[in-house]
Amino acid sequence: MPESAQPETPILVSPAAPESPVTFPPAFLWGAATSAYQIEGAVREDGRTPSIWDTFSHTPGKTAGGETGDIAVDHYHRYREDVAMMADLGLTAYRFSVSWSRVQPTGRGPAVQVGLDFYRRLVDELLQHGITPAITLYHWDLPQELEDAGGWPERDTAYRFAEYAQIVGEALGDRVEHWITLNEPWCSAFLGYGSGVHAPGRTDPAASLRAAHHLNLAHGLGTSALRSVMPTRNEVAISLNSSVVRPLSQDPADVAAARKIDDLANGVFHGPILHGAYPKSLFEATRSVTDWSYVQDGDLEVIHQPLNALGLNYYTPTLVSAADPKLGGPRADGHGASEHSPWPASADVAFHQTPGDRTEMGWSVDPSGLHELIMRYTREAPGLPIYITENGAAYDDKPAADGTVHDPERIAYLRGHLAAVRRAITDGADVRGYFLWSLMDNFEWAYGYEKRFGAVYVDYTTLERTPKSSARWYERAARTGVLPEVDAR
Ligand code: IFM
Repeated sequence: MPESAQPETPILVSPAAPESPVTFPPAFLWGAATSAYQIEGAVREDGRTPSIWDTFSHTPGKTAGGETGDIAVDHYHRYREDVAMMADLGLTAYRFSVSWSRVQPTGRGPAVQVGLDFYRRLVDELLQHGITPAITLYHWDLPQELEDAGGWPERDTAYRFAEYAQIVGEALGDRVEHWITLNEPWCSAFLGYGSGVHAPGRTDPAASLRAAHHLNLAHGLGTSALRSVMPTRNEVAISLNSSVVRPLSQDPADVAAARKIDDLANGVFHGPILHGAYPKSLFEATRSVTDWSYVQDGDLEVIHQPLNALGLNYYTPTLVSAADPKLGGPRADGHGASEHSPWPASADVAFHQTPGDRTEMGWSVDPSGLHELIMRYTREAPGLPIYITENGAAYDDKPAADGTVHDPERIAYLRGHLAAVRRAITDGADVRGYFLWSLMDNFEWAYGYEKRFGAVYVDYTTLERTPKSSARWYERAARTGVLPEVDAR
């Protein structure tokens, strides 16, 4: 059993209102984010093989309306027009993910050059438009062959990831400076192997914790692999959907429930990655599920690599109490009020709807959580630059008769959260950029196409793209470095 430690979990108060005007530093990156399976389509082209999301989405009953990423928004064929659109919207950065099974179809062995060429062309197109690329290596789409060999609960998958990271690093490290190993490993481990609402759809609590450790190991091995082939100026980071976990009351039982969920949501990743140890309390909370014997000597040193930056993905806070069956059971949808419940270790915790306006996902709008999260990690990992690698909202956007799409709720959401980022910078946080989720409407995993997160509207019949008013609002922010008022279009 490895040495263990308990990362600090400070309780923060909500910050005061921002000063007006809200101005950002000149070098701040104004980005948007996407991921391969959610936008690319072309799933059978140029040697790509199925990932776990192809298999899962083609399994009846797994996604809303049986929808799949087969076509998605056809970015694979329309990337040039999409990059031109990003430039028109004034974006200075773009975060996208590489499809592992497009580059290394069996998840092992030599790369498929035509797959790598797609990403080379995309990167070159971005650079020609003055847009800084940021690559995520793994955004949930494990090659199916690796899942058939055991998936993330198997240790070997971490070594396969390192090999893949080296291939992509070698191919693109000369032109891409910003690298992210994994996106939201919490979702890969606990939604994929615990609750089963994400691919590969397994419901095995012990496997989800094994998967979490092997994702951590993959991050460490992948970081070393990238550094072995890339120029030293390049930055390596990880994007975590760290949770702001709040107790329903100051009752000690509720506070204990919040600390437990904090371990299961945050400590399981931040412990080894930032502090070199899993929290002791996490071992205690999961004792009935696993003995963690798969954590081998030396793993924590591999995982605890010095990072160049930390990516935070934030949508909404989480509110918990000690379980009270009368208050209803937990759900598990990946973010927010109900996400942390896919295994028995949290059966004694109840999840509650957080107050405030809600998005189409049912997630409450609470920018104070983003400020709280940034300040927590500023304290927990001093000196580590932070990027907000995802933040955004789904709304029921509909084109007006003249074809325009007006989305004032999203503008308010973005303004509130960007103002929270600015407050954190004022309070001493080193936040270097913000990536809105998402550039355009896309395949929202188990929800299919029914939730629209895009700043750009996509007509799923014609695949025509139409910037929503939020995209134009964001453009003004990006071009001036100052947040426009909510009613400015
Ligand atoms: O669409 C997802 C994304 O793939 C990962 N983070 C959350 C987003 C909204 O659910």
